[in-house]
Amino acid sequence: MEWCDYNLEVEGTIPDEINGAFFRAVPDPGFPPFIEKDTYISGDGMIGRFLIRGNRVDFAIRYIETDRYLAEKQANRALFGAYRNPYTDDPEVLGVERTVANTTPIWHGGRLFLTKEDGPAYEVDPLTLETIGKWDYHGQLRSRTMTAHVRIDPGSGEMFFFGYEAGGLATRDVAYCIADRDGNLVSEQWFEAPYCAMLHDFVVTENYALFPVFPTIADLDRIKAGGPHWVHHNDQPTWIGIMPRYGKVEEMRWVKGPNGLSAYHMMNGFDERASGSSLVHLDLNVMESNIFPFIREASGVDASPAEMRASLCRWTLDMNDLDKGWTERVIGPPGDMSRTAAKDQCRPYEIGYYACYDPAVGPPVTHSVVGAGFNTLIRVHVGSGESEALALGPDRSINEPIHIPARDPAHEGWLAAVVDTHSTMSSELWFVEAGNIKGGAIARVKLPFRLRPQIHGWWVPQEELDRAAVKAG
Ligand code: V55
Ligand code: FE
Repeated sequence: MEWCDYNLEVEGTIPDEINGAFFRAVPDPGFPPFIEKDTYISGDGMIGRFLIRGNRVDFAIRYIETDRYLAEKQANRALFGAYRNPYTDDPEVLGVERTVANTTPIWHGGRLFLTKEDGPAYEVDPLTLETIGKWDYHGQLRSRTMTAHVRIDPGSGEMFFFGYEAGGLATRDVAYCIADRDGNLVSEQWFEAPYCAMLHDFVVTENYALFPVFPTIADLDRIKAGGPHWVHHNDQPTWIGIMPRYGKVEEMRWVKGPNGLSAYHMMNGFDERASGSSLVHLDLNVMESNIFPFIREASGVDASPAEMRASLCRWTLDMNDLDKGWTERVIGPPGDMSRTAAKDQCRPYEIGYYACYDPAVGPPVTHSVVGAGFNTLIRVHVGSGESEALALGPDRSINEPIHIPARDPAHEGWLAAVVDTHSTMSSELWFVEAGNIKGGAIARVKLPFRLRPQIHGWWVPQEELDRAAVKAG
């Protein structure tokens, strides 16, 4: 549902210095799907925006007018079939770009993009939320896809990103790309992954780019037969491709790891700075198998997410001895949607945040895209592995938090996240002190409707919005 609402009721006080936009991507099918039981992540992308000026908060949500959304609007019915399977579409839309841009709002070079890993990004006007069109770096980007997870180096302002299935459906082609701080594409190089895997995220350190590859694999014949895009193979190895971040893809080294693992989100990566050290660290939410119910079903993986071994892990590679694989250290409880302050990306850091489902807090409540909703917010000291938790109780689920920096560098800033209460079918935007999550919400913004579960969000400070490349009107 598209709507906007101004001056929402706020309980508590949002600090005056919080000024900017919290953008969120939300799947919501514009027309009733004709595929029974398709996954939530097939839904048309919507861009939600909380505009925050201290205690004054406005909200708006609007469809991304993708080629797919516009084609269905014209026909006034669904034309596109199953998740990432064009062979299940109405023949009328053969060749029409079918991405729904529903995964991450990304701000870079003064522009707002809505991304989904199966297609190109769409540019959206940050002020009106109108869709501007597909984004291909002024015709320069050759990759047909752009991932929903990018890495921005806070020092250089460069955005590192990639596209997989870059050359088309179920191909092993991966495009590794760099845009400079002004948003110009300065590098695009293609390489082949060991198999056509779901490459959801990656990390970049000061010196390297790391591509973890987990065995959730696409097969063109299966897709052509109308089957699922993804099957997870517990008997296939995990790989990490590592290369110098400004290097040539020919320098990529492939490091083999345990069979069957899965991870969607990476918190951060960094190079050990001690002189002479050759260690590279990658912090990520790892599970022993794929967590998505629709993928487990297609793969005959029976273990329920609650039974699966999972943790926030630090994987460490030694650049002088990659043949020995990597070591693993558990640094936090199970969970997902890991975040850091933007200033901490690509370099040594202390603190991370993420969401977790803790069975001690309450029985599983269907909420997020992966099944059991997250009922706990975690702040972890990634060096020591110690963590603090804010438990939300059995009746609440939390969506991915964003981090909002404070002007005072000694202050850790704030986390903001939409919290849904199940018994009252309501949603609130909560603000929490990042350095004191146990203190709970310092402010809660009431929404007049229940919001749909979000995928990812992005914080854009007001001074960045003021420099938007696209001016409304
Ligand atoms: C994810 C979400 C997606 C997708 C693939 O969170 C992976 C993981 C919202 O769409 O297409
Ligand atoms: Fe994601």
